[in-house]
Amino acid sequence: MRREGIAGRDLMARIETHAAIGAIEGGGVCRIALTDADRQGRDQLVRWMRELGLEVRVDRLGNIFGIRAGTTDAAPVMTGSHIDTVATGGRYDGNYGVMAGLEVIRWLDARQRRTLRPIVVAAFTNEEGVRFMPDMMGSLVHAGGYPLDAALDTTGTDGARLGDELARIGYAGDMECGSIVPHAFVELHIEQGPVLEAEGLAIGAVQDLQGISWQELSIAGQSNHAGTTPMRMRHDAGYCAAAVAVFVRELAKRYGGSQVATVGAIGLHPNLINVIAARATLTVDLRNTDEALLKQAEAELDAFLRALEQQEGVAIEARRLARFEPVKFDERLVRRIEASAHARGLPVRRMTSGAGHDAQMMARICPAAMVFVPSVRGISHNPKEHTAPADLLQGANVLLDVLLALADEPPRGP
Ligand code: HGY
Ligand code: MN
Ligand code: MN
Repeated sequence: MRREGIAGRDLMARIETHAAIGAIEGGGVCRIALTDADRQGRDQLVRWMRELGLEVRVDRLGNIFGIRAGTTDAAPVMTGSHIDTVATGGRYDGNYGVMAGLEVIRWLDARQRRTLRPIVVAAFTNEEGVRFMPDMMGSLVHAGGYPLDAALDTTGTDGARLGDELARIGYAGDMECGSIVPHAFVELHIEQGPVLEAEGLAIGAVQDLQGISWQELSIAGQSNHAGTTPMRMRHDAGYCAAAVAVFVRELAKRYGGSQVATVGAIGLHPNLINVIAARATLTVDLRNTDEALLKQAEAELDAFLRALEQQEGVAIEARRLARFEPVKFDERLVRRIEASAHARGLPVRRMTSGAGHDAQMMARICPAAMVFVPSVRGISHNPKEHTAPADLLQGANVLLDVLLALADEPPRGP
């Protein structure tokens, strides 16, 4: 049975309209969590939710929920993602899943179709974690994995306190975090990697998600004259930062498999051409599908840092910013995603998510899974992020099928 699907024109119009908020050169979006651009993106989302007749609830961490009543008050089926972005973000990362959720609601309303269970479209606060860490913060607190007060007291990379920013943009809601425990959570998202495109596939049925380790390293050396200081007398924080970047890159190549490593942010002080850097601050992002290997990579990095301290006469401090173990998604949901793709004649494969997502946190409290659609040349976290409208629509229709099936599942008996 191939159900008549969502209107592609409506989906694209919604995505494009929302992408204009915080638009940056090259077709991308910059809506860093709890900035004014994020507020504007939230306001637009709430307006659309209200136009669709959804009950809008905002929790104490600013997570937004649009609720469509069911014919019963059984546990709802939830979909959604995030609408905050990285500074050089694309227009689909996160936003696509939220906008597709709204189009599912529109599809139901256009047919006066009621479902047994309520359906909730969620937009979680601060999924990207680039200003306030850890990432996936809103869904992590919702799932009870991080205390609300700790989240509210988080200091951002710009020195702002998260709770103050939340109040400033008017999204410090009154609903207790975690109030909604879904029957199931399904997140639609762009793959942000090269696999689906390379294999000519339309849908990814995401069965698991790799472990994530984020840390910030502070390296204290000694500033000195770049011209007069003999190499043997240097305590060069700049060199040490570069050595760490090379080390983690080599480690990832040595490990192979799913191991990845990134030094994404580096700051030197005083950052002047003729001064040996006194201090360096850098971030290290390590990921692996295998928890034991991820732990081993962390231990190897730690040993390298200790040796660098001895060798270069510097002091290195590590601060953990985020640490999430690999997550397995719900087999039954993954099969439903595959079944919908097959029924729609869409080539599909099971896969692992390299990126972190809100679904990994929701998997702590309910059955969860993800639907991926291809990313052109696998590019993401980049204004050039792109997915063809036809692919976006196909993903939204698979989401529609899966949500409808779940929303009519009767409450399980006692
Ligand atoms: O870091 C991640 O994987 C996600 O984009 N927050
Ligand atoms: Mn995302
Ligand atoms: Mn992202």
